[in-house]
Amino acid sequence: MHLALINPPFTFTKISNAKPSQCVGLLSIASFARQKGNKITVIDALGDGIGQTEELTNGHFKIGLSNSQIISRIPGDADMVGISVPFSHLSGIAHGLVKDIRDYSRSITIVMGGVYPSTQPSLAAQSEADFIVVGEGEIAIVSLIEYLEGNRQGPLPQGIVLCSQPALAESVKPCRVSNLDSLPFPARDLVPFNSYLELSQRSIRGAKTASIVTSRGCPYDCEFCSVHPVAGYKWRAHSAEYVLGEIDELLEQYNVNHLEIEDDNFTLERDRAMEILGGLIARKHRGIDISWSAPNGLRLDTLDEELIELFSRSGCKRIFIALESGDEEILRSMNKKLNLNKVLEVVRIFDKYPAIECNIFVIYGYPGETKTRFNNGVAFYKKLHKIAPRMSFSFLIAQPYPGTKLFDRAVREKLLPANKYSAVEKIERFSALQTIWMEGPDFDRAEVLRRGKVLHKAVLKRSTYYRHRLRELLPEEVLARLRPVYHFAKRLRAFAGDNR
Ligand code: B12
Ligand code: SF4
Repeated sequence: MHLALINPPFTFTKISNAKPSQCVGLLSIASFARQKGNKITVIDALGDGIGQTEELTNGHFKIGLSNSQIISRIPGDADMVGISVPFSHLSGIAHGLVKDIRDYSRSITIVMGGVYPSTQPSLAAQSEADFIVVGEGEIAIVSLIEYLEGNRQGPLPQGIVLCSQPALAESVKPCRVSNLDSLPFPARDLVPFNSYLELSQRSIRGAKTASIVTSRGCPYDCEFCSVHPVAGYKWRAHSAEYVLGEIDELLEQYNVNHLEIEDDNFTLERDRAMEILGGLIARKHRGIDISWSAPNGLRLDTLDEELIELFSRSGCKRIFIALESGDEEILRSMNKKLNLNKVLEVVRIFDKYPAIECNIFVIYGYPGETKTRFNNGVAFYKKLHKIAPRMSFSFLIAQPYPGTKLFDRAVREKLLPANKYSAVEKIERFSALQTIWMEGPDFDRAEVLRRGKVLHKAVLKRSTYYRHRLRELLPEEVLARLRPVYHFAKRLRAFAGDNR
């Protein structure tokens, strides 16, 4: 079959934030389906249309190719179109795209996969697609192709929802890849990958960055977490050998010098993580310039001094560690299963390794966060700040993503209406600037905003606090002019520091 895979246009709160995504999941499907003998075309509507902007009614911006441009790139001999929907808030864009492709061709098979259809399959099945894929797409789509070609008998393959039977959508068992090493490396050759390298969304300035996924899934069950509809509770990993092979490909073919590890739980299996890091150190000894970061958050209780020392030697530049709350009760209600004494221990260790920029994720505005619990948290963050003053904090307002236990709880406790995500038009974008507000007995919106200020004032360096405030207050045009001046001043300071 000829399969056209589409990375859709994305939305951004500011035009200046618009950057391509490396769509590792979509490229992994492309690679596996190609290995099985199918012809593949990837249409990266975001990457190829990065300069194309449409202001939406909510003040956000849709960035990417228009639907007619996407359709014009679907090859005439394509049998199937696969649309990736990596975030729930892109559901409206995806349903619209499916409709336009359906109007263009009644005969082409349209399949939708990704986080949104895996989390809300019955809603996704109301689109004009033919099939929805729930869970991971590699085996599911190849099995579907075989089924449609008549090479496979019996019921629909695992993970596939027939959109004409939406009632069955919620009961479909997700498809997952049990042996990750059986997958070929993502087909980065099918997109202009070189042009994405210096445009990482998490920006280590000047680095040539590639995203890699070395394991999938997580056995923990944090109440707010939304990784399970796609990747599940069973943690599966590529072997260290496979990961280092993929890294070598990135070094040799794309001159990458920075890796963003996007795993849900990279360090769950300590020995494997150490083997990967050991491989990076060996490459550094051979003179290869390589560093890495973990922007997606690491579980604190998987870390210890030996591992952190290895982080430092293997070129770790930036790490996010997932504390979530400094209050024991809130942590318990999140089902985070984290001990605060362990947190103190790990933070003390990180303070010894200044080359690693360490950030702590903290969630606030969480259901059940009484004033006392909030204040307990603040006291704990101050303590951490005292132990490790260089460490920074990312304070995030609790977000009840669709399909999470937190969402179910918010509905049960009447903090949100049950129909909050029942139609695509209702699904708003989750971001620091566009919050889904849960208001209840412990706080309303104004109180959450006040708590945010308290947190920032309590532990951020004063300069960082005022930078954040300025970013909120100044219009984008002014910020765009100030940004180069700011970075020039920063470089000048670093240069002066180097020559002191
Ligand atoms: C890397 C990443 C990003 C990257 C880009 C990811 C991308 N896909 O392009 C960046 C940094 C840009 C990003 C940004 C954001 N992200 Co993000 N991100 C991730 C992360 C950590 C890993 C994604 C990944 O590579 N997974 C590994 C691959 C193998 O899985 P996959 O991409 O899901 O693909 C598989 C399946 O989904 C399926 N599939 C995918 N496409 C298709 C297509 C077809 C046809 C088929 C059949 C199957 C299929 O098969 C694939 C292979 O198995 C996930 C966490 C997670 N575990 O998913 C969060 C996640 C997807 N992000 C999330 C969110 C909320 C955001 C932000 C809103 C964060 C913010 N506050 O700003 C922004 C939105 C950006 C925007 N402009 O709209 C949420 C989404 C929740 C939801 N229900 O919408 C997640 C789940 C994390 C979370 N917080 O829970 N993100
Ligand atoms: S938040 Fe992290 S530790 Fe918790 S379930 Fe999700 S991936 Fe696992």
